[in-house]
Amino acid sequence: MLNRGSGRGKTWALRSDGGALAPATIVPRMMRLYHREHAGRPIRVAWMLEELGEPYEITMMTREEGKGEEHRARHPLGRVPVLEDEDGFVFESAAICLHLADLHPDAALAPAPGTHERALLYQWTIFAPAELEPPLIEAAVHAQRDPERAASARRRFDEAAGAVSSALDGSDYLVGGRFTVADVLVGSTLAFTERIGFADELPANLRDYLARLAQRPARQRALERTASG
Ligand SMILES: N[C@@H](CCC(=O)N[C@@H](CS)C(=O)NCC(=O)O)C(=O)O
Repeated sequence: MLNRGSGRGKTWALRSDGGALAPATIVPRMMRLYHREHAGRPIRVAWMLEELGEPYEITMMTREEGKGEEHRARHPLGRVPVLEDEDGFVFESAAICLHLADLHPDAALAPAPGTHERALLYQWTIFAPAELEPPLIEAAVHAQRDPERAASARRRFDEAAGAVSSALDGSDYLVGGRFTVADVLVGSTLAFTERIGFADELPANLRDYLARLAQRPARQRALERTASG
């Protein structure tokens, strides 16, 4: 028999065998990452989980499963990533990564709340999906069928990437001179340029930044675990 409770730090399962109550074992519930074949964003969450050493499982869905009713109960638009933790489901990759950093303050992947560095962490973590990603995707999607629209999106992406390049001037990482959640979000977004063939045209310090991030063992493990062929 398995009795469950819930709440961060409270999830537990008490096992008993054959009616006789065995010594109670606390079994923390493992986090679960919902991923979909060929999806590019779930790597961000896996990367954070690997950086933090947090054990997790992955549910890999097909495109159809991602749009099915079961997954829409986790994400109303049927998208990934979704993280399931002890308290329920969370979607939006930036929100999930910030939440994970908060659960592991000792890992120091986010500066203390209320500090200017924390504000900069929010700034760059949100800049990635708000300013970098939309023109990058627009430029890629319209490259063949609407080159004019693609070129205009590309100019907007270049300007946003230029802002990251300036912020990195003389620093290896975006916030406080050390690796944080902001690098996971900005780095994984800039890494889309490798998939769509823009990477060679990035400013030199962004190419170095991507190479530096690519060397992180946690990122390499995350790539292996989220690979969908
Ligand atoms: N802003 C969301 C975007 C999520 C998203 O669009 N994910 C893609 C996969 S990388 C997806 O699920 N697409 C399926 C769809 O749009 O129907 C996030 O960062 O989590």
